Amino acid sequence: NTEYQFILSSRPDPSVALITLNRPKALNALSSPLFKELNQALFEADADDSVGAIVLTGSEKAFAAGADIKEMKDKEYSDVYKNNFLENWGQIAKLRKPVIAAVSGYALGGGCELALMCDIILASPTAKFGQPEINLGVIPGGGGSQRLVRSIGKSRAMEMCLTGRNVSAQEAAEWGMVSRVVGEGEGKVVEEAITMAKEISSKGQIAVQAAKEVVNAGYELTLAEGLRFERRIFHGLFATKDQKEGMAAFAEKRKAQFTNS
Ligand code: CO8
Repeated sequence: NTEYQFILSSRPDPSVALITLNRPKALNALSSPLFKELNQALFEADADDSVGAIVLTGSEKAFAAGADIKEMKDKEYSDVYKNNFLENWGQIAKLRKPVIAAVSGYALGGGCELALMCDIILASPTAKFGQPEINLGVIPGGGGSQRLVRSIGKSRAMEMCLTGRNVSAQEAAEWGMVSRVVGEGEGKVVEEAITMAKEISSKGQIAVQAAKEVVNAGYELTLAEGLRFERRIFHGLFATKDQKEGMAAFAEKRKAQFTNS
């Protein structure tokens, strides 16, 4: 943990990488140096064969209160355009391993967008999601407008982006933006996310990656193309030992021993 200044990276279980945003004084505002470290830790976890799933979290008070406004405030159009500002902030969505966001407290602006880039969101009852960019004279820049509309539909996405209102954990769950609200208690949501990550890690990892790939493809493709893609990937899994093992274990009434091959 000494190598990073703005995040903590640990292995609560050999098969689970836990990345904790750790810039408490700024409510985990997402500065460029923080994102550089986050991307590095994410890529390390993605490349580590012993890791099956990744959990991303913040503090009790804030998952992340957005992009660092103080870093952005004096930037000019020419700076942000030339350097393609925020371009490398979407890397998390390109990982092959599942990422679970465990959200407590504020997930605002870029913080909300970061959670939306993850595969699964679990929320503590304290979680507050919002896109307050409209109050700063801008709009979401980390995919919020696009991912929200796919996640919660046009009217709700418009409401969030146009009013900047925070949405409670309960509302976010009712809207389908998060899987569920986890029970009360400090650290509970992270505990629950780690348990889920361990469960995912216990499956055959080729099938896990394939499942993530096909669900994500559903965001990009027409239904006909998506169904065809899913079937082709499904067919391909018959070339794996894990498919032979998984189906043999069922027939023999025993637990499958996947070898990720
Ligand atoms: N950037 C920089 N500093 C921040 C940020 C931020 N987004 N949020 C909080 N801080 C700092 C505060 O300035 C304060 O610092 P200091 O002690 O030096 O004054 C410290 O964190 C604590 O904050 P508060 O005193 O404000 O704490 P409160 O409990 O009173 O309020 C709030 C908490 C409501 C969360 C409040 O801090 C707030 O409104 N923050 C800004 C929220 C916001 O507007 N976020 C959107 C930013 S724009 C954006 O995210 C663009 C997205 C770009 C894409 C990103 C891709 C991933």
